Amino acid sequence: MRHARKKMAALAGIAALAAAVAAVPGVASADENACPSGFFCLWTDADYQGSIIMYAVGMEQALLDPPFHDAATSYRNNTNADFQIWEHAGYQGAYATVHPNAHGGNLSNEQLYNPQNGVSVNANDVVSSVRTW
Ligand SMILES: [Ca+2]
Repeated sequence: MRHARKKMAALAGIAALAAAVAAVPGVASADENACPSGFFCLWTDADYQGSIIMYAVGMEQALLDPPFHDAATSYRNNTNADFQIWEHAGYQGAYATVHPNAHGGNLSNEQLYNPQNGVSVNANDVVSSVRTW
């Protein structure tokens, strides 16, 4: 366990330097506990399943890579910071702020909001960029 945690921290450090993220494509996650303390996580499927991508506080990604681009369906913020999920690349379009300790098993039940045109969009399978706020 101790070794695994060290490895995770090392991976996170490398990812932060590269302005990328720790992604584990193709690995099925059993539940929201797959998102470790200190990370904001997105899953491609409902109920914290499918592929998972993890962001440490301070990490951002202006354009999500496949299989995460336009695919996020569940999320967990296991950090003490706010994260924003955005409809378009480069933090554009509609967005939602995910507060510390918030989680949701199905983004189909949630909305992103664009304050510039007052339009809300369904949050499922549209997230294209992520940043810490
Ligand atoms: Ca999805």
